[in-house]
Amino acid sequence: MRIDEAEVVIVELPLKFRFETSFGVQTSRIVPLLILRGEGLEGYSEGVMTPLPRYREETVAGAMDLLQRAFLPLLLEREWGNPEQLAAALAPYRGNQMAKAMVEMAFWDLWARYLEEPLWRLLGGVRRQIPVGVSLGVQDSLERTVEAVGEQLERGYRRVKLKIKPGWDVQVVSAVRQAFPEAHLTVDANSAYTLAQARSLAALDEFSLDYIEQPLEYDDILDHAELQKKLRTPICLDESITSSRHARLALAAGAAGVINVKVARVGGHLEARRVHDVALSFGRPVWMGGMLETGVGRAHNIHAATLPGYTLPGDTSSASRYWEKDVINEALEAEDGLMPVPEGNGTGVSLDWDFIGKIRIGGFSVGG
Ligand code: OSB
Ligand code: MG
Repeated sequence: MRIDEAEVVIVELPLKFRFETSFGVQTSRIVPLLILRGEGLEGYSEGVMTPLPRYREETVAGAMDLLQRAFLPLLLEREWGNPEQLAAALAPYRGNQMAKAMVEMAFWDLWARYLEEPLWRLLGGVRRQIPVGVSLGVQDSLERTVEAVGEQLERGYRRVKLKIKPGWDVQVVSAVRQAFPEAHLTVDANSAYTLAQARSLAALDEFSLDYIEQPLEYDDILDHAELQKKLRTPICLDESITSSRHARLALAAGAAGVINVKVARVGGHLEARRVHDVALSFGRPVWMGGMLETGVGRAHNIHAATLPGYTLPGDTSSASRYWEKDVINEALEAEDGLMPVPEGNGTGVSLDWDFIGKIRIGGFSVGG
């Protein structure tokens, strides 16, 4: 397959809620959309990197520079026989998984449309709908948190994840657990603790959480393994896992019992599948994380989560939770805590170009 043109459109989209985590507050997203054109078809992806490096190191500006100067010219310079060939050509560039994922994921979408297959089938998926929960940002008060959890459980979401940080942990988890004794609850610290604070984290053991997500440093493995020895609750790693190699390291070291897979964080669908395979080989479950994606990235994540190891509810909740209006024409709505996989070839979604034109703040093209 030959790609004739790559277009990047950067849009800004306001979130319907204020999303507060231990690393900051988000009220909108700056989203680079990648559109690949070839063989009379289009393939789409979105970048999940942020303007400032508060989650992992990657930034929008850095990724755009790499795409424009290296990754997109490389993509246009030759024909590709499959996604593996493209991934191999990107591999010599170190790190920058989210920037690589933009290219790899859009290629997969175009490739699947070219083969007239749904993406989930090419990836080896086994499910037509995926179990989902929600990730709730830090709320203004305990009362408001309990109320918000109740609303999400009422909607049928199968698990609620609460963002925690030192000073906002035991009290909030205790209040929510008391109100919902049977609910699947988890917490996500986004690296807000150190090993020295292990006692505060061990205090969460009594609330029967499914797991504690990324309590320690964003790139750490060893301290998480030390911490896991002091906790009964399994640790789930998010930020620390940027490749299948790190997944293997973490699981072999006993640093995690569960892995949050984000396709974009690990460089794309092929590496996400390898992380999934590594976890399965250790007998560990995975679940699909999220980066507040628009319908474009959300659809990719849903397809990827059809693999057999995604047995825990993901963060891939309904697009209408996040956006008044999405950048795609299709609705991605969960019902009774199950998100249906979009129908059609590739990811099965199409862009709303009129709307994208209205929220566009920048972009560039290569080729064409
Ligand atoms: O840590 O999982 C995280 C959002 C942005 C960055 C990091 C995280 C999150 C979420 C929200 O928890 C997941 C979602 O609803 O997309
Ligand atoms: Mg997380």
